Amino acid sequence: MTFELYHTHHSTCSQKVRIALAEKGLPNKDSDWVAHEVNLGKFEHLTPEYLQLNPNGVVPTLIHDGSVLIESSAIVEYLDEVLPQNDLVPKTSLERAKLRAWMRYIDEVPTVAVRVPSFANLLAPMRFSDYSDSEFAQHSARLPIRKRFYQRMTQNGFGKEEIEYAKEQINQTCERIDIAILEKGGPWIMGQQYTLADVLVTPLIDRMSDLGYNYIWVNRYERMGEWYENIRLRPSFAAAFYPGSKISERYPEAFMTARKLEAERGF
Ligand SMILES: N[C@@H](CCC(=O)N[C@@H](CS)C(=O)NCC(=O)O)C(=O)O
Repeated sequence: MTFELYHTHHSTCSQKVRIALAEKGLPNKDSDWVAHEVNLGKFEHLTPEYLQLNPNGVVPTLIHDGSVLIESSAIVEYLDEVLPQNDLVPKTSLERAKLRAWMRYIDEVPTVAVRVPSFANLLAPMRFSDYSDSEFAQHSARLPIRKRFYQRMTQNGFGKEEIEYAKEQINQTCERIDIAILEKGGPWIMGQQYTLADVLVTPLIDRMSDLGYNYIWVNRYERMGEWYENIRLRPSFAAAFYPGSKISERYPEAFMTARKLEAERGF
């Protein structure tokens, strides 16, 4: 079986798939799977060639033996089915339905929320601060599924209100993980079995931590904090988050600028 992944080192949705590949026995980029790096800063996800593969113009895209798959949640479910090692989906229908409810929630709430602080002081100023209003509007119009997201911000990112709402949503996610661990006895979201819920939410929590927002859960959601510690001990974490795959490492200058912008803007 050959797997090719079109991905971006620091993209949370790419990290979701890299974790799943590692959990399913394919940890090594370049040797276990073929890596095609898509440079989002150079808008390689919007080229006609890439849009042929992924009409949504986003990463990741997986190619398995010539078949193209998109959408990280669908991809990780597929990987779980086609690769035998380490089941990431529960055996009973009831538990599978509960897992899918987590997966929908993760797609709808924290995945969307995390984009706001990521773009607020960092990705937007890094990519667009020298764009005029009309250049920015033209860029937004090119995006197959993210026009509205870009229209909600400016070349310099989001305002305080949007950040506060995103933080509320991440807080809710952390609280729900904390409660799930209490109810199921942990150590993972669904109890004893490490599942796709853990896979899919990990990069979102890690991005928040990387951006300096871990105060949302530290000293508040202890069980969730322990869960994150345990997650980071799994070999799949080191495989998916290889050196240079976090925003702070990938773009150290933009990261420092973001800290300054935050201090000036007060968020
Ligand atoms: N629902 C999609 C979302 C993918 C997505 O939003 N990917 C981001 C990176 S995490 C992207 O490609 N963004 C394009 C951009 O930054 O313009 C999935 O889960 O695969």
